[in-house]
Amino acid sequence: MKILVLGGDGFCGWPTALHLSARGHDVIIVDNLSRRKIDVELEVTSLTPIRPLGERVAAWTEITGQRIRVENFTIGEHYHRLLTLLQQEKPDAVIHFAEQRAAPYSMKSSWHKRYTVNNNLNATNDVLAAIVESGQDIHLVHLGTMGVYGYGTAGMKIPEGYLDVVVETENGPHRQEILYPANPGSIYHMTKTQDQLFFFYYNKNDGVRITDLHQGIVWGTQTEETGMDERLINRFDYDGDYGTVLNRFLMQAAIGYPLTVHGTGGQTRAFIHIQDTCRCIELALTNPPKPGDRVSILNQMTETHRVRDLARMIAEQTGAEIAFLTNPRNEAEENDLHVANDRFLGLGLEPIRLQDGLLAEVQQIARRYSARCDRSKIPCLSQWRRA
Ligand code: NAD
Ligand code: USQ
Repeated sequence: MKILVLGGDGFCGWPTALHLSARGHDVIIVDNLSRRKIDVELEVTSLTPIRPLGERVAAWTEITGQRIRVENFTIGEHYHRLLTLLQQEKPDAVIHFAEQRAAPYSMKSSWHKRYTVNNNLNATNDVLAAIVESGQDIHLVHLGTMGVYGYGTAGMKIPEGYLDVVVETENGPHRQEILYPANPGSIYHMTKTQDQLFFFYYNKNDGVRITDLHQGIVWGTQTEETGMDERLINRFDYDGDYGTVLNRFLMQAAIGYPLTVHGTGGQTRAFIHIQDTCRCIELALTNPPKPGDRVSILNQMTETHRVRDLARMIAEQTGAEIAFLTNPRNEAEENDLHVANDRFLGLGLEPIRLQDGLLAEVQQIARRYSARCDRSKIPCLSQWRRA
């Protein structure tokens, strides 16, 4: 397949691009390097020494003989470059990672709210409009989030995107499947709930074939391919805006920093290893919706955990201390989370379990690069409630 990877320089996009290239697909990355520029804004760097994108792809060619082409422009702004790329390259699929993905960053100020909304919504709409204008039958695979559902379901298993509802009418009960009601917890998560409506509409009106992957929190750093050479290493965010909970705890344990549990740590979230992210995307590409199908929604997660349980597990294995901090976010202190993920399991996914890879990750990555950590960047300073 020929595949465009939008956001292919990022934490999920880079390993996915390599994973697909290694399997013989023709991969083209589009990225405006905004994530690297945000590092400059936040005065922080990836814990791992990521190389410039040009050096990354040159190293990949040197090591494997495979070529990955790169285009640097902004999706959602440079519409004609995107349209021309689709017209010239005629890709079979487009994978859309190109969004501002950190909830705390999206809540830092009005500027960050507006940037996140403008960037994410314009990007998604431009990709869809360009696919339609190109006149081609291109499969769009989008990275969405488990956070579109909210995290409390009163014991019910969150279904894969759709909910069966029965409405009483004059003519008796009427059954309908609706998109699971959106319940975003941040401006970032809200953009993802709005993406869902774009997909619903363009699928209904233009017949665009779309797979929306509702992904949980990604943990881990390296994949089979990014581990082949240090020049291919994946990014590792540990700062208070972009670092996600499990990778932050792993890094904190490695440098002897008390694990930063927000509130009681009763928040339950869904998780997936970065290697499984790549496998799931490959499975989504090879099992596309058929023409005329509705938007295909899969829950891309493999296990759920309570934040304090994760902290305890890591503390037991490493001797780290745990600090219970005032929660800077506006979120439920305690929630249960049950999620259906039958579709990926049915397609043959064999999940990497947290218990299996945890210590290797601490040792190989967090300890190895701990000298690069700036401890002053660890606290979460983005306050979600009005002062
Ligand atoms: P990331 O910030 O590391 O990567 C996103 C990449 O897209 C960056 O390289 C950035 O420069 C680029 N980009 C952003 N906006 C762009 C634009 N308008 N035009 C061109 N390039 C642009 O994020 P990630 O962790 O790789 O996440 C990728 C996707 O997966 C996101 O949409 C995110 O919502 C989703 N996701 C991530 C996680 C996670 O834990 N990391 C979990 C669930 C879902
Ligand atoms: N948390 C802590 N301590 C920390 C960091 C986080 O207790 O040091 C808590 C948070 O308060 C929250 C939970 O851990 O309750 C998860 O936070 P997170 O930063 O790991 O994840 P989140 O903000 O939800 O966002 C991440 C990705 C986002 C993706 C989402 C998937 O950044 O792109 O969409 O995970 S999900 O959480 O399933 O919606």
